[in-house]
Amino acid sequence: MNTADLFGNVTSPVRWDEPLCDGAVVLRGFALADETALLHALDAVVMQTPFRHLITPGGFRMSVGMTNAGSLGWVSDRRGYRYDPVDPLSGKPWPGLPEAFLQLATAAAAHAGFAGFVPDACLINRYEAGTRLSLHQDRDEHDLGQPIVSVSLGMPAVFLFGGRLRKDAQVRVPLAHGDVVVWGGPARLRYHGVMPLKPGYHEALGGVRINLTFRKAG
Ligand code: MD3
Ligand code: FE
Repeated sequence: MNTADLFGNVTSPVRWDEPLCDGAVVLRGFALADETALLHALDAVVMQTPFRHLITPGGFRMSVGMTNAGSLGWVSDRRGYRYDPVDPLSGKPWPGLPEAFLQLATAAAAHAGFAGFVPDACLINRYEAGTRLSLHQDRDEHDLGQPIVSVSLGMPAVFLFGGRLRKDAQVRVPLAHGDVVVWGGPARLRYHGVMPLKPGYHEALGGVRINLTFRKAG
């Protein structure tokens, strides 16, 4: 969405690119132009498939609330982690990928050099004060040549970006409302996580951070 400045000039939100490493780039503010459409689409998805706390195969309740849109969704239970076409809460397919989600993910991937990215899964993570995501790799997608696009909305968070091995040192990357990150190529299998969310308030979503991760899972 465009805004008018003090003098009535119409301006676009500020955007810039911040390369993180080979294969990963932070597109600062890339989602701000579509903020309203994204938040409405998010509401529509969550009405059909509410956030829930997955139980890890080890029996622990995750502090992140999760749901999905697209033809495949990320689920976990005592049987393990997997992509599944059916929402276990409703017994029905996940809601389709909203047009605004799809357009943003495709545009961000193309901007980062991954033309033709067509995600079939959008994992939606919800963080509240104290919520964290421990260090992990994303390696359950069929074609690891496809990137992952992540969109941060609401409260800022500190993202931990490690290396190919769990023991490798991590860099801290602050991610704010409207930032989009594209992770592909040599960055695709790097360990990563999210530090516990600090309490606070953001005008878009209150005390909550939402992260959308777009994947070609199948
Ligand atoms: C780096 N989500 O859902 S997005 C996840 O903020 C996940 O909710 C975090 O990690 C979040 O799996 C981080 C950034 C992200 C996603 C996938 C990656 C970074 C990645 C895959 C490879 C390397
Ligand atoms: Fe991840």
